Amino acid sequence: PKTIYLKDYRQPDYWIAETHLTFELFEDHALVHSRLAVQRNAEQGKKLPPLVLDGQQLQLISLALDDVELSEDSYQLDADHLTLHPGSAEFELAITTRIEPQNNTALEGLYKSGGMFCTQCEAEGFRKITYYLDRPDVMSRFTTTVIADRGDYPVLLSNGNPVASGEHEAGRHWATWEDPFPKPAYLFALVAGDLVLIQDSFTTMSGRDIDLRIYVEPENREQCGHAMDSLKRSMRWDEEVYGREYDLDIFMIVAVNDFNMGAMENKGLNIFNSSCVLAHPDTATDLAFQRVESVVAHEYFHNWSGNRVTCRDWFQLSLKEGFTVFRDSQFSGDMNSATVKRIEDVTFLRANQFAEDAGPMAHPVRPDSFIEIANFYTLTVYEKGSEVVGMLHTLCGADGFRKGTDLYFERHDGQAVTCDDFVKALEDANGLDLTRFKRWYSQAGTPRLEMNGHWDANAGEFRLLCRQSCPPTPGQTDKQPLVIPLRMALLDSQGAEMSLQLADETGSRGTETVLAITEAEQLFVFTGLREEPLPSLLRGFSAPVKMTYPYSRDDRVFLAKHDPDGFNRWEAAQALAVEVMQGLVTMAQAGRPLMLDQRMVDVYRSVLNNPELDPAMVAEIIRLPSEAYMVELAEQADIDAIHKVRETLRAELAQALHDDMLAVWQRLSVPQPYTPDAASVARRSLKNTLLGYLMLSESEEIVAACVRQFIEANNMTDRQAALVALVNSPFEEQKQAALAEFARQWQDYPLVMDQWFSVQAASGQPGGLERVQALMQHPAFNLRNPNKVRAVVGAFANQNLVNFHRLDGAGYGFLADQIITLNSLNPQIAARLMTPLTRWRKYDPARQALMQEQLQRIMATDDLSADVYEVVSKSLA
Ligand code: B3K
Ligand code: ZN
Repeated sequence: PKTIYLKDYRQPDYWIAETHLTFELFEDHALVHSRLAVQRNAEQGKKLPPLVLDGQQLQLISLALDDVELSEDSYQLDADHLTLHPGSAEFELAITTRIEPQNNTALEGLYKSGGMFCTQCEAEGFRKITYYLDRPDVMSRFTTTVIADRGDYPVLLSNGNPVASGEHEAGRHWATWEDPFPKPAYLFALVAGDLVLIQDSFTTMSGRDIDLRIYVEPENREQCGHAMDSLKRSMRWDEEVYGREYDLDIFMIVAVNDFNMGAMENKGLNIFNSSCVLAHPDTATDLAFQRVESVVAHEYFHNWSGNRVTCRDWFQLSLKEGFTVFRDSQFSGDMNSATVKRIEDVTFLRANQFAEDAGPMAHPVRPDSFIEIANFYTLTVYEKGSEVVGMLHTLCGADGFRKGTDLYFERHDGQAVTCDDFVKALEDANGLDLTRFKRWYSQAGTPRLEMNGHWDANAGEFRLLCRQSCPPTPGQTDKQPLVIPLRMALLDSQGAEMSLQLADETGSRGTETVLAITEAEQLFVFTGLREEPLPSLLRGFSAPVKMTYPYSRDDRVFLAKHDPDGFNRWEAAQALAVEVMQGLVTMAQAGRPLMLDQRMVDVYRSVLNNPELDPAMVAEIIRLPSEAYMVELAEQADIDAIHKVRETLRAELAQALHDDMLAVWQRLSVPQPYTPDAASVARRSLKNTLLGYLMLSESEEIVAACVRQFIEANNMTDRQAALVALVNSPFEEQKQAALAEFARQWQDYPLVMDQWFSVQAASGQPGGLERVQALMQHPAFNLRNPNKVRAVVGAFANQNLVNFHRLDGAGYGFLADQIITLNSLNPQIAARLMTPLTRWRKYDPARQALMQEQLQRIMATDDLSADVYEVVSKSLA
């Protein structure tokens, strides 16, 4: 496999103005007829270059240039290309290919999911459908006709607007769709199946009526309401916040069961993993409801940030993904609690993206090179990319940012552009110079920000010294200073914000400000202070950095109780918990008894008994840092000690706070009719977090109450929380009864069974590997279904650290086995599963050796896909 470099980008030699596709779908194959209006790209010189089309796993049936059939000696075919030699600068190409969707287990290109045909073309799947210039800067107007059996495939869909349909011979029918907006091939989509339709409409800000449709398999008809509501809210929000109006007359979502990721933003025809569409209180948890809302929004928002303005090349992926994640986070924050949403995002980023940034796959938000682009749909491109856009939002201010995005959309509508173009629009609209800021796009690694404060009582001055650095990452040893926006305030001894006056400025900055840190070392001097302040730093996690400040534990307690900023109150409690846990890990390693710091009890008690706090915030604050995050923070992670410490600490907190927790839990457990609103979600979140703690007391009453909640719950959130508590408890009888009952009740609901699988696969109780092996024998398990693989193998390897990392290495061997099997079935899923093994440098020498051994074994596998090869070779480098 060969490496592709950003620096090698050049425009294509040809453009494709029009693309006419006709699909003939059969049970054992499909024929794809394509007619392309091709033109030479005049900017690429005078001479007529050969036309090199991308194509993989295709059988070429016929090929004609301007209606003349080409003989076999006039073109060249290899495994990845079709090369031909046009005689003029403008011509029509007619190509017929034969493909076998029914045998496509990689779920890329045209494939079958259950009884339906569907496509996934991003990033490079279109080349598995027909020969084409499969690159995002080639934008074409598509017309698509689908022909299939009417009985089995009554619904025939593609991008754009439906323009004609009719009967065909032998019980077959056809439909033609026309997409007026030029688009790259990765946004092409086709669906054919036996689907029902949920319909609604939306009136846009200019008064156009849009036909909204969600297509699902008939049994899922009742589970689409939430997705539809989310869609309408997204459409309104994008008009109000970004001034973006929908452009076609129809917007469709189709739910499919076999899908490699969450969803895909194909123009006018979004295709979704059913897990990101279907939601009903009986079957989906509050978390699943939120995921549906955010994924529906994300894909919808792509219509502008991604489709109308797309990427010039795949190195620019974050142009659309980072921006769109930022947009969907803003949206979710506006729909629910912005602070809680931010806490969730930051928790996720720090446990996962920071680990990626510290590992062998570390890459900049705009990578310089890749082997397989599918491997670069990463937390760095998505989540860190979103943080980068968020920092731009902070630096420009909300109004300035909107001016910038307006200019960006206006300037680049219909174009394929770069991250530089995006930043340029923000610069031009705001009169800013963001040259140095752009290093965030090119420099990998999580920056360190070391802060120190010095109080000069005589001068009434507080000096804040900032020192930034960034550790080396693969291929990048020297790092340059970045622009780091630091949102902050200074608190007095009552916890009130003090007025901020910088020594070298005339005007006051109010009581909260954003400092732009631009140098490796920088000093900010605040003057005119009556008393020594306690700084509240990096509010809202205003930059994706690892910040340190020499807070005492008492400072953290104070901030956790008094910081007027909700996010930083949570952050202080988190940091306190991290510090306590790190101390306990050291004690555990020395074989000393684990002593609980009473200050944690004190903070948690005050939070639990603070009636003004949003229950969702309380739940976030009393949730201990995850094992994954503790691993990420450790120089060398001792997973056994981390697991033991976390479990012990949970039990000690549950004991010390038993009465407080019980009182709040009982108050929240009064039976109530189910409602999905944010306030009820928050109450359920706290109630079930407390149930988890209370179960640790192992009291008969609590177990009985948990079983009761499992049986009597009027929604899946409560039922699943009770199941989780039982599965992670030592009450074998109740646990087995609940699992059996759950499976009996939900065996016909694949998405609910995914929860049943993952709750067990993620359980840190002993014997995890054997449990997972047994789960893979369950009739509902299927290695070809990515959701099942994620629910069992993924949950085990990513969430069940103590079992996965068992000392004999059997967990690693098991994961490697699955990767090797999936390498030939579904390379993208196989490569995704590699992540836990890429982290081998985090562990002790014995585990390092065992993990490397499995990496070597994978490396030695025959016919290694480019996907797996890239991850495994970089991990071993
Ligand atoms: N753009 C798609 C991701 C495609 C992944 C291809 N391997 C979904 C999204 O980010 O919205
Ligand atoms: Zn996206």
